[in-house]
Amino acid sequence: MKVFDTPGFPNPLRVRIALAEKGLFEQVEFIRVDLPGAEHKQPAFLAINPLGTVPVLQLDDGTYISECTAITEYLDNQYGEPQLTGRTPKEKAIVHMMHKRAESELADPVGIYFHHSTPGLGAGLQPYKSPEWAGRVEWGNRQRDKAVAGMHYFDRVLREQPYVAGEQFSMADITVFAGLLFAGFASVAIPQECTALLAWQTKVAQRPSVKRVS
Ligand code: GTS
Repeated sequence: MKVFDTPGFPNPLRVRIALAEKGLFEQVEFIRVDLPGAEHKQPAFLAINPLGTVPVLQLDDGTYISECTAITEYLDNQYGEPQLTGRTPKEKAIVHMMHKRAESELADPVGIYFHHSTPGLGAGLQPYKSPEWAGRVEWGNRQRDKAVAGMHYFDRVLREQPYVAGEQFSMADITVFAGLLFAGFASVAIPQECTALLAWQTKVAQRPSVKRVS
């Protein structure tokens, strides 16, 4: 297997943690993509992922799989324990639900804020970020506020249970963790009153998988 990604970036981190959780990290060849240089927007990369995002998994038969959710589900289905996407139909549904919320209420809004309301990854990428649209900064700022509301939501969740989707660590935890990392990049602080979220972040940072890939 190969993974096209950029080390240290939030979405690549999601797949790297999943690989490490499943003991697969050492079996993967990582191909570095130059994000600030906009390599992912050039024809050669768009041929493997038309959406121009990393990470992308390439299977040994040549198949390309993008989207962290799809990649994590593939790894879970193909390689078994530990399961990151749930075991029973009910667990799978709850992990899926919470994972969707982790993306829509935290990780994605932070990404929009970072790329559209701040200099983001620099001048090389700005031509791909709707520079002609005057409203993009205000729109991005609203996404930042949405992400902070998402932090409060996950704080409430984590006051009731040890992990985002319940009793077990799952891909929903990975995505919230990566979303908070992204928030740190973008200087969006976790509110100090979100004590359960902050404690959970410290706990997840201690996992061997997270330490392995950080
Ligand atoms: N939904 C995608 C997934 O789950 O893989 C999101 C992937 C994504 O947005 N990746 C970012 C990217 O390639 C990398 S990261 O900086 O967010 O980690 N962005 C390219 C761009 O130009 O926005």
